[in-house]
Amino acid sequence: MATAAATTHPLSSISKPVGDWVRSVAELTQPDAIHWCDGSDAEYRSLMAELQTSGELLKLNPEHFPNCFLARSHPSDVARVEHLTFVCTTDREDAGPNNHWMSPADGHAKMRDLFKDCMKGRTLYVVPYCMGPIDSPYSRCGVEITDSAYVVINMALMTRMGLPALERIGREGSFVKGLHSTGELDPNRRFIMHFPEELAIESFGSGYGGNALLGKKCHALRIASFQARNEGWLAEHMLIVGLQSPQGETHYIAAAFPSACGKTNLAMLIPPGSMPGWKVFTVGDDIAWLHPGPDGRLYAINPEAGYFGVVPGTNPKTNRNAYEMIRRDTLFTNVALTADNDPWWEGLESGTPVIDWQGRPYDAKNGPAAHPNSRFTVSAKKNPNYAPEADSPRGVPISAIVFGGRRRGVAPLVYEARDWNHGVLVGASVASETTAAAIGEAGVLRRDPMAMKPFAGYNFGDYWNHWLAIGAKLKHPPRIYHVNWFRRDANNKFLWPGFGDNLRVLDWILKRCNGKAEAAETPIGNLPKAKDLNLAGLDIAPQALEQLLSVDATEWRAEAADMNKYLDEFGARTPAALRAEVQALQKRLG
Ligand code: SAT
Ligand code: MN
Repeated sequence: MATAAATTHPLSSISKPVGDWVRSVAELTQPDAIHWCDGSDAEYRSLMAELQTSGELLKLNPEHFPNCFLARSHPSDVARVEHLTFVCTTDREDAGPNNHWMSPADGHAKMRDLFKDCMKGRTLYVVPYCMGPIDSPYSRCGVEITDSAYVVINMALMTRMGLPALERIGREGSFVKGLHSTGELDPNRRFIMHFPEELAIESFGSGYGGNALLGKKCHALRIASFQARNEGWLAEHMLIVGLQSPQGETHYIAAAFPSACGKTNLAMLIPPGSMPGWKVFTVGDDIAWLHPGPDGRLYAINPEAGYFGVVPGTNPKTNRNAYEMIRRDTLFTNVALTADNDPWWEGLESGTPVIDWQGRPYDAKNGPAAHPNSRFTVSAKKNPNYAPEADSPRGVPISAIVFGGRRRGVAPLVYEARDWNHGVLVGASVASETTAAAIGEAGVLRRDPMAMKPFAGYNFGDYWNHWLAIGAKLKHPPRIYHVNWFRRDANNKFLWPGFGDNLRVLDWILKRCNGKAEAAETPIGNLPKAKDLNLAGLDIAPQALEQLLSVDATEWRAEAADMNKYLDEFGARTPAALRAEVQALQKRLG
């Protein structure tokens, strides 16, 4: 191990468990230097300068995009790799059929071989971070060790990174240990391993997104969901948004959708011009940690401090806030470039690409100019609608939980669960057409319970049980809904305009929560009639609305049967109460 270990802050805040762990990792990986991150602006600037010198970051046009940069990942390293992501629990059943499993001993042995000497010639960065407001009892800390400066700057934008986190770890003792190396970016030597019983993550061979920024999916969902079950809370793949009605009442909604289904757009929604007086505040765009509060309600914090959002499709019409937000202080990954050195992506609707995401002269024959999973990383504070409550240690009370998927048929625009337990079935039944956020074929329908399929760190059977238990504990549980913005007509055209107009659906949901809106009871749950929705100023054909709000019993009988089959996969771990909910649904469907 290198003797010249650079230290950038007083050693007194390094607790023994952190120091010991870093030393043991350095012995294994043999870095040339060790850099303890303090999270200061000076450190950020110097890392950015280093990455520009090495060519890993390109400065974008400073007049049009001040302080914005472009990173290009290896062409084989552009998304999460679910087939190489493992949950290593002592008992295989604890990981469940929803995870790839390896024994902890095998997992560690495999990773030890990969990590051995892997940081020779590189710098080992120690990245202490806090998921959630630094002074919140609901927050949890971690330390990521990485040999990628790109990962460090992403973590600086995405988490509360630096000295205050290290100090909290010193006080608390326990922290999530995340070890990451980009390795040789060889897809055959790439693994993302989770050891929930040890609160540890080991990731090798990828520098991209959820594979490498270990605070995000690895810690805040897979490890945290496991931790949350033991401690009596929920770690969920949900945005958190505050909605202020024209009457001045604010409610918070948590909503779960599979990756790349428009969560960031919903979290940053812009009310349509025909709904004056509404205000929308973003608390979080991807992950929510939900805790039963002292008043019997469910409270949410966003463990993250920044956004790692999908770029393609962002334009002033689809998401003006995001479009404005990413014009400064933003790190782009895998977008294209114009002749002016501006970033470019499909769906931008202005400018022309000349260089594609791989740095080649743009040629339509090579596919899209920007990678479909190209991303922006930006501090949440840059969002013009950033909710100050995002920094509140007690979180925000949740009035409604919304589940959704990308489905061309079956699921109506919106329906309301009859009660919490039925809502757990609604969440467990989420299915969606796959997107570019993970490697694999896009457009295939797959079950994605609570949008947690790739992210639950333990057996889904146990997870649903835990959801049922949380509901039983809540005196005032949020109501639960399912939405589908993606329903299509016979000509494959979207029936619902989506984007800002989704507020019309949320408006009905909030009115339901306040006992101010009507609904029609159907076998699958409660649906609005067209007259119950605020449609002022919306140009939509009555037949389209009718289709959007229709429930086809034949289709739903098939859906329920398929759900039963899916629950079979979890055997004895499937809660009886969930089976009972499917049976009750089948009975209502006749
Ligand atoms: O790559 S990430 O997991 O961070 C993004 C996503 O899939 O939502
Ligand atoms: Mn996500």
